Amino acid sequence: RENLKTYNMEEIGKHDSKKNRVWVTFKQGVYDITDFIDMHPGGSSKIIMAAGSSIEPFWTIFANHNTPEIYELLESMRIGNISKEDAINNSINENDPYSKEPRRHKALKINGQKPFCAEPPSSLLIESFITPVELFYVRNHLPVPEIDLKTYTLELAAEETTKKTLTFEDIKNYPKYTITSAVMCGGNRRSEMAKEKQLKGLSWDVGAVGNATWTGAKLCDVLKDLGINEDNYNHVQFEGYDSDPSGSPYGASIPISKAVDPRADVILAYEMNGQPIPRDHGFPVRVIVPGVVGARNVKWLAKIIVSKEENQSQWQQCDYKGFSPSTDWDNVDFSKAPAIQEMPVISAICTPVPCETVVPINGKINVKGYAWSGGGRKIIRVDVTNDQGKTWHTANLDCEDTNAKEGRYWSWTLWSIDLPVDKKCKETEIWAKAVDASYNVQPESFKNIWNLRGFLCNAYHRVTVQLKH
Ligand code: MTE
Ligand code: MO
Repeated sequence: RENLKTYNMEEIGKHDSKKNRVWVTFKQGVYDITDFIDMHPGGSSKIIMAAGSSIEPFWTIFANHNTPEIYELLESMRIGNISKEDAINNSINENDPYSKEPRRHKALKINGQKPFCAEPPSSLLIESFITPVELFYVRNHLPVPEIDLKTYTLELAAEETTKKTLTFEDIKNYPKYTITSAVMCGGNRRSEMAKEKQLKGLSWDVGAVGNATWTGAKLCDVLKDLGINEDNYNHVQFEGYDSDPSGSPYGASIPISKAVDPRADVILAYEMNGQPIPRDHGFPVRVIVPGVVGARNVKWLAKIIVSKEENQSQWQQCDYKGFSPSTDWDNVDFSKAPAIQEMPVISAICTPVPCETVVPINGKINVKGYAWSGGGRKIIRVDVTNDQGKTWHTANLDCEDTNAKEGRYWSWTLWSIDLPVDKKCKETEIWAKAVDASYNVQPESFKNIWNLRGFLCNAYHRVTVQLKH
């Protein structure tokens, strides 16, 4: 490295486009990343913004870059060093955008610190039909914004035209609805799919889901007041107050048919389990789109846009989509797949946990878990086996939303079973699969549903436990 050339920031700054070659700095190093840009897993639109300057503020935000593998990859593109004076100037630390994060419960298993991503242990998860807010999984893509209720506003627009701006009080003045709904990340249970074949994404266990009550205004009521002709639009977009270094917010969208349907129960929620929504979950207002993948349930809601187009964020366009098992990073075309909306049927065994030693009582072991399907489809049955499917036992559906109307089963279903086990066996493998009201069933294995981003991980859940008779 000592033999490499020294550059000053002015020179580096000239390498700010593919035409002039793209250079970035990290600590003392200067790197030519031109040939890497099109291969960047996170797309090219953000990385190009660091051209001619430091990549460090980006990695403070997208802190999942701070791994030895990525440092090594960057090092392979090193072309030089920053001049001494410039290196000192650069190292003056900007304020860490993550310095004002809320306090989190210690029980959460952390999947990523910055942005914060964490899930509860599965044994806690099924302890209650309603997930306590402190134990509800957190999936942030950016720093948690700080929002003052007194100055909070929600902008409503049709395409580029602002139609209205609501205060928190304005939202509370709409008729108040409470629904119970699960929210599930599109990558829930990804860690199991990753065992099939390597993929990209946070390694979620079975806990990237929670079930809560959500209270607020109905989106359809708020949209009605805009006085627009719904037939002229196709999507309703949501933007959060959380934004990246370039100022672009987290964004997502849903089809307008969902947004304007009173029976779809889309809520602009300001309460979670009867309390103001905690900061991690979207204080003061988030949208809850029941039955739809977590990613569209935008937190810290800043703007709602009625549009002909889907939201243009990377999360709507180049993420949260499913592909064939034969699609890989060399041939993937994100524009060719629709964004995930309603989720498929899924279940998980939550206790016992993998490798646990269980003592059978009267030749049986107690197995508990959850099941859920998107689109309001009720869970009608959960089947469990521990002899590779020779015998299927039907689980008891212990807790479900008894008030839900047909086609509006937004909550999860908690199930349990006393499963007979063979006295001769020291070990047993338990499988669970759920069936929803449309008779959709979970696929048997991950082999043929594997996808490069690890979404829709709904194969039979399999848990092996030790038996101590
Ligand atoms: N909304 C904003 N503004 N920013 C985000 O990073 N993450 C989304 C969604 N809404 C996100 C967001 C994703 S991918 C999921 S799975 C859910 O929020 C997680 O909600 P939770 O953290 O309340 O469990
Ligand atoms: Mo997610």
